[in-house]
Amino acid sequence: MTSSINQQILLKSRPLGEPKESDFALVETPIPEPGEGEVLNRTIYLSLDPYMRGRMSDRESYAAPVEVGSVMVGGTVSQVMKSNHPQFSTGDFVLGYDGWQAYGISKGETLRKLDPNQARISYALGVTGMPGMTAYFALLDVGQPKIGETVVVSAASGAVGSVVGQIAKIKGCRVVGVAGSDAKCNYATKELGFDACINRKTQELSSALKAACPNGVDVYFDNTAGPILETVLQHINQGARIPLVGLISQYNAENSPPGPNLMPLLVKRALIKGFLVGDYQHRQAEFVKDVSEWLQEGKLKYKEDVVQKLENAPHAFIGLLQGKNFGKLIVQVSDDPTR
Ligand code: NAP
Ligand code: FER
Repeated sequence: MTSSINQQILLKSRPLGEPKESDFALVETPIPEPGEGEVLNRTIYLSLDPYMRGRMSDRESYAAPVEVGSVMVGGTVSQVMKSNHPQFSTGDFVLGYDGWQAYGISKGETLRKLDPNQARISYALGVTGMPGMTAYFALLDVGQPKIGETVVVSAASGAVGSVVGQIAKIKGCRVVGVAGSDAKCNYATKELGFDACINRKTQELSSALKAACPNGVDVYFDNTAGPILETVLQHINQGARIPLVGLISQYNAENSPPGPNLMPLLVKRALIKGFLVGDYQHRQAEFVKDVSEWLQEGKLKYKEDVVQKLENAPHAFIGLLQGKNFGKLIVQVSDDPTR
């Protein structure tokens, strides 16, 4: 499925509140030629991730915003079409950061070669990639779960949360998820082995947490902040650890939402610590080894929500912030010859 034109999705305007499809523009441009040391990739899969909402705004952040009129950024799994880099050949599968487009040029140094015999190539955008690595290090390094402790995780069926809960089970913890539907909760308990999962839309969170965590909460892996954090804080134990990993409940907020009461953090001498996955790049090999083994042994399950066609990326991304995705959201941009 090759063609001579590139399709790109540009950020047309900075969204106010929830992004709208009209904030994006699909354009066609010539496929570029790779320069010295560069590689031309055909995008097979594009990752859609919550952090992209931050890149659409020009608010002060840990990363620079995407310029209006530029291609939206994003992780990609691609096949090499042309290579001017000695470590890559035509036909190789690579993990890169080519963004929301059908073809991209990368510097060879920024690409990671993927072995389709080791795991599905798309997994490099999720369970063996940035979200999985976030789950692994934020849980193990910041959360420090001990056998018999209770771990609560929000956005429990998602790319990060699903891996957090399963690793916490591997480490001998009681695991309680919080998710946005019964289907997601059933998946967490029946398929992933969580001990319990609370539907944040239909259940009263505080009483449900009390019932699901009879010994209190030792680790709260926070993917959302906002009302879920506020409620979980009422149930934490002395010395609890709270990896503050994501604040998705406020990514679309126009004005700062009323903050949670942070007083229990002080009273319980709990640690709340910021986390950026980029700080762990030097430990990527350790993460990929463990997670690949757990996948192969069937100890780790992984669900993808695959949307077909690049043109559907804006719609799918908007849905991600509304909880419509079920599993790691990726866009299949072109044929995957390995499947
Ligand atoms: P995901 O869980 O696959 O998808 C996002 C999920 O967030 C939705 O499906 C929805 O799940 C939940 N959500 C959306 N709006 C919400 C709201 N208002 N309140 C509560 N939950 C809401 O996404 P992911 O890639 O795994 O990312 C999860 C979190 O980790 C995000 O906050 C992301 O920014 C963060 N993250 C941080 C780092 C880092 O280095 N700090 C790295 C990767 C990811 P439910 O409807 O089931 O609740
Ligand atoms: C996220 C994905 C990645 C996020 C932060 C990062 C707060 C950080 C990456 C880095 O290390 O620069 O969803 O949300």
